[in-house]
Amino acid sequence: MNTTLLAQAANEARGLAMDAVHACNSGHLGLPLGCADIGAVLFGEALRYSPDAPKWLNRDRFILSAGHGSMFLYAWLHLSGYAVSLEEVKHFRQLHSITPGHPEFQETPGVEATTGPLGQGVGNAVGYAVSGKRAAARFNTPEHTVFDGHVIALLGDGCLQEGVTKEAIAFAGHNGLDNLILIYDSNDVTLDAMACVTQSENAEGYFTSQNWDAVTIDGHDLAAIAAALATAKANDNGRPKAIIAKTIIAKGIPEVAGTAKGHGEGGAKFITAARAGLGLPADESFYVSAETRAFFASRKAASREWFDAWQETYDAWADANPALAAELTHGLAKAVPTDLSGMIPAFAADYKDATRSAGGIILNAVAKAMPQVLTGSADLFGSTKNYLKDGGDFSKTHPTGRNIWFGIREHAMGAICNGIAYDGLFRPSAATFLVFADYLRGSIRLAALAGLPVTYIFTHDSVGVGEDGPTHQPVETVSGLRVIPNLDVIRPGDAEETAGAYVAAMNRTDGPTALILTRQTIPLMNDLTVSARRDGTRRGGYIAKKESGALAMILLASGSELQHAMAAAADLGAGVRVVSLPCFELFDRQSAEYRECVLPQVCAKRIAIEAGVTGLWWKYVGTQGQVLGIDRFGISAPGDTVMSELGMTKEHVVAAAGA
Ligand SMILES: Cc1ncc(C[n+]2csc(CCOP(=O)(O)OP(=O)(O)O)c2C)c(N)n1
Repeated sequence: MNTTLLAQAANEARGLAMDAVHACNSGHLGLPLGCADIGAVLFGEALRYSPDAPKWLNRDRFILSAGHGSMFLYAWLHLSGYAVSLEEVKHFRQLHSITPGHPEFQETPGVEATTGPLGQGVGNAVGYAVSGKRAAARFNTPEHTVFDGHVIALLGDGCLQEGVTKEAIAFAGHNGLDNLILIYDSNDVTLDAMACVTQSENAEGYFTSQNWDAVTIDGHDLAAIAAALATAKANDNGRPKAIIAKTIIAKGIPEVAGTAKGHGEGGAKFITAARAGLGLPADESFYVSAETRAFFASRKAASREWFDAWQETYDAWADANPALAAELTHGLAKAVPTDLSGMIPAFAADYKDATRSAGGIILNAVAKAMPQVLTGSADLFGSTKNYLKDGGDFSKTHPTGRNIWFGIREHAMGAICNGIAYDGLFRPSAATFLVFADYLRGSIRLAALAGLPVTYIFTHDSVGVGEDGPTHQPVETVSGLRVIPNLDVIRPGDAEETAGAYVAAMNRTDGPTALILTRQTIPLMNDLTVSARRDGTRRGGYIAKKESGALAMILLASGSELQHAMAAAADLGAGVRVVSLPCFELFDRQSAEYRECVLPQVCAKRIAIEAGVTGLWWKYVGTQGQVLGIDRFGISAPGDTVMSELGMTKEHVVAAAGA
């Protein structure tokens, strides 16, 4: 390793960060400067990557969990020869640049995850490591190694303080993810203050207690960084690795280095002297020396050779193992069988159970048709019913397992599923009670923002939960999810609608889907054909009961309240239509003609019923309509009693129709 050159490259990366932050007068200098030496060793020596093939399957994945230090990543991606030009670096944080304020997946080649909300990136890295372990176990053969990359994340005190990180670290240690390396930028500074104001953790002791290997090094000593990374990579001992790197935040700007003032853009006003101190020319901003350019050009040429050698292995493997290769290719393409619905058997007419139970039967059928489907639960498989009977359990000794036991770690479950989805080989799904969806909301929001096809299986969807009482009875949660852009929220009204909901979720490749399922038994809507219910659900809304006379009134419902709308319509007579509206987002994406056909403008008399807060329904019922919902917390009592006490009955609909 050429330490002289890498030290120079580190200072030039510091210069790029200083100039970029100075140019836009915003952003964070502390991490890009404090971790420049770590960056030099990672991108100049330790990481296996190929800038020409940023999605190379066997690359090491690098995740900047401390996303506020985004200029760290952009500087090193630029220097390494990714398609991140110096112009883009100069346009840091500007409109339409590929160098946004925080790293965004799909915006910038080499950015593996959207990070910024502290801690999420650690969970994503754990998800990548799960994916890597499973891929190696599933696809490698004694003759060919297609997958043996590492996942390396850089985090700060902020990430480490977050609960999601602690959950993810516990999961990784328990599951023996020895392909995972965390580099902890331990600079004793957070945003407001010195870190000692808010933390007194013994980091090495903490990691060790979680079944990790941990080592503390000087984060400015290039040889020590390289040695720690090499040891971590070489040691397949069933324990993830933590490298605690002691660094000086904002190193290079003496006025703020080592202090909380170094965290943000505060040091930018001192950069003229700082650039001189780092040996950067006074008359050229965004300076990169010819030596640094030449070094990374030769590394890029070498990376092409690594890639080509791997491609040969891959081709030989694919020739020898066509079935495995097809499975991998389908997974990567997010392929879905064209007739997935046909692969889910219809429910018998007398099937009577909760949609969570129907969902379990459906998911098992989907998983048979789609080997890339994985599922997991936050210690509630028994209740969420999403266990794959033939799937096996993912574990240290059985990484091909398709059921992931997340433990009671909902937030990490969300972040880990995002990591699996970022990697793109498998289709993750995650289950818990709906009322706990808020525990993973930060990760759901990022899945929606990053366009990740994660499926959430949220059961126990209303006050129908019953005896567990208001702590366990969601009322605002479905609407709370519906307001997240790019998240489809589907609340099916019977077992066949649930099948349609799963088919819709699997066919969605550019964003997440939340399936909202009942704890309690609800009837099948047998008056409708199986395909009417499944296809109607895939369109988000459809006519569940057509009026037999002139249209006089429309009843709208989702989920367990569909039965009440149907029963009320039977009582109310010929002019009443029932519209099942399991998914607002899917329905809103239908053509104007289809929506008008289902909900004709001409009929203003409309009543919606749903066991939750009413606010979002008004756009469908209009100002002359009514919404029967629950704008309060629930009650501790048997589910049927609570439902009827809070007006979720046919009688209430009939009475409202007469009003
Ligand atoms: C969940 C979340 N909370 C708060 C913030 C705002 N924030 C950004 S950086 C930061 C301090 C992070 O400290 P540290 O990780 O030590 O970063 P360093 O000061 O070393 O750059 C905070 C509070 C955030 N991005 N995400």
